[in-house]
Amino acid sequence: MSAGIESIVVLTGAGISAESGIDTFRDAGGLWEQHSIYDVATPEGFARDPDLVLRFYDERRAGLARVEPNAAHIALARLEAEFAGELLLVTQNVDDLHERGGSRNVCHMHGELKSALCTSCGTRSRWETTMIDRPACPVCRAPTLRPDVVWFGEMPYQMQRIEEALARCDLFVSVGTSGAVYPAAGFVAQAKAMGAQTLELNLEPSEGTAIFHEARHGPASQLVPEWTRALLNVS
Ligand code: BJW
Repeated sequence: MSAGIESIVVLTGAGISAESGIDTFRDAGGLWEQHSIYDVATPEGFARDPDLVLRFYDERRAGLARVEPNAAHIALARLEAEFAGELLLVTQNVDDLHERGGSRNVCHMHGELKSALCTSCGTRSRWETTMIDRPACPVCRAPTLRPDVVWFGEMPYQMQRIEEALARCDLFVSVGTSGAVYPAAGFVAQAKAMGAQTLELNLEPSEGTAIFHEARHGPASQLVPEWTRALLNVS
């Protein structure tokens, strides 16, 4: 699957960070077994009980200090550095493991744990600490920060950039995502309709597995380095 490939879109999901120790959402014991989606991942849940939501994200942000990128993140960073064509790495993940694995150009379509969104002035600011204590927005000083993540019913970030890349890519690769959440779950069909080859790398068949031209099942830390080494033709 490497001959004539000039443009690649890689989509990653929670499964790529699972072996680093970050819980996925829908696997057994995942985040949605521990918390209700409606309570912690919707604007309505935030309006109802902001303390619950701020604490949930404060804990996950603090947890980033206890995890490290794994071989899959590192392999994608190497691909970015060595692939001669165009690569867009789109992640649904709000962690920073792609960046810490060495990727420079990461499109966080569902936002980032280390970013704050001010609901008063709309500014997005780098944020490393807590929000439960209602810190002031660095720009307008209002105590109205929320996690800069995309909840159900909200528009994901950078959709135009992603859709343009999907339309011109020769290869679309999905890594570690259940294919349960749109619009990301629809990317494979979009890319395929425009003529791209499509490859799934996931622990188990995703909800959309039948749409892919090829699906390989196993841990991302094994499948991703195998795929990138073959594409780059290196050992
Ligand atoms: C491994 C592994 C290992 C484990 N190795 N693999 C069309 C139809 C129906 C509904 C909709 C629709 N379009 C939109 C909707 C509504 C909604 C939606 O999708 N609902 C569904 C539930 C049906 N979507 C939205 O509301 C989105 N917004 C929107 O659509 O705006 C309008 C719009 C209009 C037009 C164009 C564009 C947009 C927003 C969705 C926001 C999702 N937010 C969350 C929370 C983010 C913040 C946070 O982290 O808390 O994003 S929900 C959660 O799910 C999170 C994830 O990014 C996302 C996807 O989860 P992911 O990554 O796939 O994780 P899992 O756990 O589901 O799967 C892990 C996989 O890894 C599994 O398959 C494992 O097997 C595998 N795995 N270990 C490899 N070691």
